[in-house]
Amino acid sequence: MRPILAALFSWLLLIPAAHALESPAGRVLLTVTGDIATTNVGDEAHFDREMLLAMPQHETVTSTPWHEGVVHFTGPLGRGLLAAVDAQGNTLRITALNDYSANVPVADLHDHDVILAMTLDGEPLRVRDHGPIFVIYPFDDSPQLLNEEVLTRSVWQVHRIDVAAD
Ligand SMILES: Nc1nc2c(c(=O)[nH]1)N[C@H]1C(S)=C(S)[C@@H](COP(=O)(O)O)O[C@H]1N2
Ligand SMILES: [Mo]
Repeated sequence: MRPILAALFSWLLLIPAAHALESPAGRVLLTVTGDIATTNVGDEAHFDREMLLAMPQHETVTSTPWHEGVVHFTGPLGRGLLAAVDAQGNTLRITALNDYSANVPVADLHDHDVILAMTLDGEPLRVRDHGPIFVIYPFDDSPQLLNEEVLTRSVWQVHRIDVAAD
């Protein structure tokens, strides 16, 4: 095939893949709503543990106000999750199991490697250790993040993210 045709053909193949989101087989840990173009249940995107672990995992090694010493987290990057659902908005309203919620600017996820942490020191985060999902900023890489505003955005026991225009 001529290179231009080959390029066009692979581009056509990639389009549906970029918009596909499988259905969760296990318990839904995270529901993403709002301004998203990729969904799997009505106008929402539901994720079970396996789906979140199938996304590229990022490792964050840092101290935090909630742990002793330096700890090791893994989970998908926040901006990776937004790409997976084709999010368009500028603000995330992140809600926890206890109904705590915080607004997180999407810009934070582009400016910093913020992760949806699912493991702590190699073990799955349990609800009693702030799991199943904990928004973790890289505090040690960027010590200026250790301020009250960013701490309020460090939502633990996350179960819902609503993407809004602002
Ligand atoms: N799920 C959940 N996440 C939360 C909170 C909460 O109450 N529930 N409190 C927030 C606030 S206001 C701050 S300052 C930080 C630190 O809370 P702490 O001082 O109670 O540990 O966690 C944030 N994340
Ligand atoms: Mo706070």
